Amino acid sequence: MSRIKYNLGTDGFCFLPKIFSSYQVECARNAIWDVIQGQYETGVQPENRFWNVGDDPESIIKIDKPHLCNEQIWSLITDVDFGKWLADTVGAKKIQVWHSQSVWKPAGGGQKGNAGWHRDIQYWPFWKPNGVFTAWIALSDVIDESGPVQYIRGSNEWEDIPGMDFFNKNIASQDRILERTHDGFKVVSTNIKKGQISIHTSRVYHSSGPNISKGPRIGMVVHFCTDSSEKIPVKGELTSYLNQTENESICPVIYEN
Ligand SMILES: O=C(O)CCC(=O)C(=O)O
Repeated sequence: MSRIKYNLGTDGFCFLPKIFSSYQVECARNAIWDVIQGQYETGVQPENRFWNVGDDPESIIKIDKPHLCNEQIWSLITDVDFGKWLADTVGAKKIQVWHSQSVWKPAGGGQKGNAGWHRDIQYWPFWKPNGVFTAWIALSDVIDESGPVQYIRGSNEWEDIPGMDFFNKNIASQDRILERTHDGFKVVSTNIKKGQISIHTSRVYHSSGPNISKGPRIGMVVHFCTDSSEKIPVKGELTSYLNQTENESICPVIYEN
């Protein structure tokens, strides 16, 4: 029996077995907490913070490129086995991390912990959709009550749906739009153990709801490109954003065959 659950191609996502040890998970989790608190071991700031010390402690806490701030986070996302698993799963000869985020969802925040329905590619005008993926590393056990990432099975084949947005916490209103356009859509929750990973394509719709469990739900999100990824030239302030893929101290290549 395959150790991979769901089919990346047809479902738009899949779940891998436990790849990271409990020790790796523990170190990364503590490191992410330091970054959240504004403590940057390497002296380098994250690319962006969507939460700052003093903000509502029950809100979802998203920080971009925390791997620049702390060696433990860097080690987690550049782990050799992780790179090999990603390459095998997506069928690539090369895996490069081009972006990362930590997403810490505190317990008890209700809707403030929500991430609205979206597909990743809607935020990435500089990539063609094929060949770019996201790995979500669980740094806490994720159960229904934790507000898991939830995927709409097969939505990677859908046309774009206006009104979907990660930052819109009103999932119920988004659900109504989805019901109008795709009645009977099937949702699968990422109930995985710490150290496990889910991988999703750039076009699959996903969201996550409130954390009504007792502890925080912690995920390290790794956006990666492959030897088959294709860039799209863009105008405006994002013109040179992807130039950073030429700098492996920002965008590490974690597998090459
Ligand atoms: O962690 C979450 O709740 C959302 C994550 C997400 O949107 C992603 O991994 O692309």
